[in-house]
Amino acid sequence: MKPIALVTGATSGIGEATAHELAPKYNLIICGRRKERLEKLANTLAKSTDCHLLNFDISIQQQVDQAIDSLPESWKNIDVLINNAGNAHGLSAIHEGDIRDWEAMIDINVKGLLYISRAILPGMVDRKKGHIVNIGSVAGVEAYKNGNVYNASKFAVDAISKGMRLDLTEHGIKVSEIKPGLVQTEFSEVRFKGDTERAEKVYQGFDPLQAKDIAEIIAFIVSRPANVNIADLLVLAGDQSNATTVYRK
Ligand code: 8X3
Repeated sequence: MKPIALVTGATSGIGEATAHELAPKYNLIICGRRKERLEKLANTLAKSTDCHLLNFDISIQQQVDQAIDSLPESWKNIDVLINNAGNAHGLSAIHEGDIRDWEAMIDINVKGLLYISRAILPGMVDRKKGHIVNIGSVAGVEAYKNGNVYNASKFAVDAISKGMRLDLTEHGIKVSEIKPGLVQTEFSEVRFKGDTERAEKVYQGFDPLQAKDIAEIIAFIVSRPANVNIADLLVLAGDQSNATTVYRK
């Protein structure tokens, strides 16, 4: 039997690409809020693996617990958890930020990651086996202008990853964090609330990372032998020097 991987935020971007990358070697639990997209992905994945679908909002603890509790016995022993769900909402100076945007980022990127980890980790500890891959960001390495609360949420993912590693290594569980730079996904469209023109500009004049680039690295990370843990990885676009410096032609 194949091991089981659970991917949050599987309905688009890095999460969806990761589900595709992992499908040959893992049975997949795909999670997300957008049911139609989950079903479409499950249909595609069904060609290469067994797939179980969990439709819930990761920012609501009760929904997270119910979803994990609802797993049939044969899906309960999760080997790999990909904590990918996360978004940016808005890009405003701290004195002008929309508090609802702040709450959404903290609720999804920080609290959601904690809720699902808390629900899954005791099983991994019992089985003395597991691998968690947290999707951080270059935004969790350095703050940038108007990034404030998004930066804070990704700095939190970095701190949680380091803390998880300290607490879980002795239980045979690996914790990896991957910190992507500019990846061309729906990320900027969500950040700019559907303003596609503004979103497109973010990726213009250079060759940005694609979701598949990150997904391939995640597949590599989880395929390392027991004596290797790629603990902390910053991945920038080839034309990118740091969070704010991009060489645009
Ligand atoms: C996404 C990368 O640079 O847009 O986490 O903040 S960035």
